[in-house]
Amino acid sequence: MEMIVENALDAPTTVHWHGLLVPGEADGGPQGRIAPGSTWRPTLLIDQPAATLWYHPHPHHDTARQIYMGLAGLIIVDDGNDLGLPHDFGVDDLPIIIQDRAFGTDGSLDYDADELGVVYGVRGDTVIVNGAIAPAVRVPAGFVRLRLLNAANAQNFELRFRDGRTFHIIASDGGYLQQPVPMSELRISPAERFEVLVDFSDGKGAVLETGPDRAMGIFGAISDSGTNDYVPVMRFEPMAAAAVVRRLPSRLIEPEAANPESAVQRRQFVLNNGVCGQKMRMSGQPDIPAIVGINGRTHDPSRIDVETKLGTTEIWEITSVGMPHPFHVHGAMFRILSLDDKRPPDHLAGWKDVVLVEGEAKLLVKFTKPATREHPFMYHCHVLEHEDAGMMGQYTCA
Ligand SMILES: [Cu+2]
Repeated sequence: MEMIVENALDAPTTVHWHGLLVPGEADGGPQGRIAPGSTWRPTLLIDQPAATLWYHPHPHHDTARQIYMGLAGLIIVDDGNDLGLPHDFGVDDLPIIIQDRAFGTDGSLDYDADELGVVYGVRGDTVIVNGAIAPAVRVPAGFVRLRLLNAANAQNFELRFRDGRTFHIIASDGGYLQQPVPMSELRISPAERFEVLVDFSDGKGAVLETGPDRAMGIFGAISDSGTNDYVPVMRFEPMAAAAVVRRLPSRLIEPEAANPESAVQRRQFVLNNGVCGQKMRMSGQPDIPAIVGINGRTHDPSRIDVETKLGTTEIWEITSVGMPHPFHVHGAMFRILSLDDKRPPDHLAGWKDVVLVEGEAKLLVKFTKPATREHPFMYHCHVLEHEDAGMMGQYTCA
């Protein structure tokens, strides 16, 4: 598939296909700079399971602002096997891109990456879905598939239905889960996707809402009021017309077993975000200046941090310092082996490309696409202000 990406901005940009497994030169990382007025024509060979992916710009130091201003969209990889699931796009298969924004008095987007914004990530007091504030959608009175994407700069959304109805999670970032996982509350972190089925056969309207970001503790309130209230995300209005899908499938597609024995390497990554001037203390090591970086080093585009071998798997142990960080790897999918030494919950047990690391996460990363020194793959925190400030590294795969 040939893509035509024309940069009509007055700033350099790139377009990264988040979750798409393509070689480094087609990945759209920061090294794939498109100058204002020029066009990039990558050819993308799609050879991965059905999944909900997305695309967004990735120019170093300007990713956060460009995404905030509106550059993000969904990609659906469809393999033609619908498994009996809702798949009528826009009818019972809906894209739900959730973001938070702050608006100026004239209604313009207010992006302010002040010092606090860099430390905690920029957050807004208004939730939007596909660019609209608290929209409503009419749905068939049956099972409806929601393709949820958190495209916020930093906010973890704590989703639930006001009437407590169930999310049946059928897929995560990299594709289907083994079977639907019922949940009444679902946290979705920046860059994460979940496909969920929701049953509207009772014909009753339902409100999807989000609560305070629990990863941020007392700073997690989403609205200006500073309370712990849930705020509406969007509303669903079932229609009397016959629904296409009335049954929840019991089995989906079982991912291959995650075998840590297959790993050829074990690596540690510490995600640091410090406030300027602070020192950071790690046990058994001398104090190092607190920086926004990984393993004590801020991102350097001329430095290759990790070299991997094509066709292998590695165990990556990620540790968050300062606050929970959503960690994303380009060009590869991974399985979560453990979160703080505990098995991941079922909805996080499938293929993923981003994980919220609250303490320590152990990942089994599978490298299936090549990347050169000129066009390496990135790994980074998906709090966009952290990424722009240097919480990012790059790896080759050959
Ligand atoms: Cu971060």
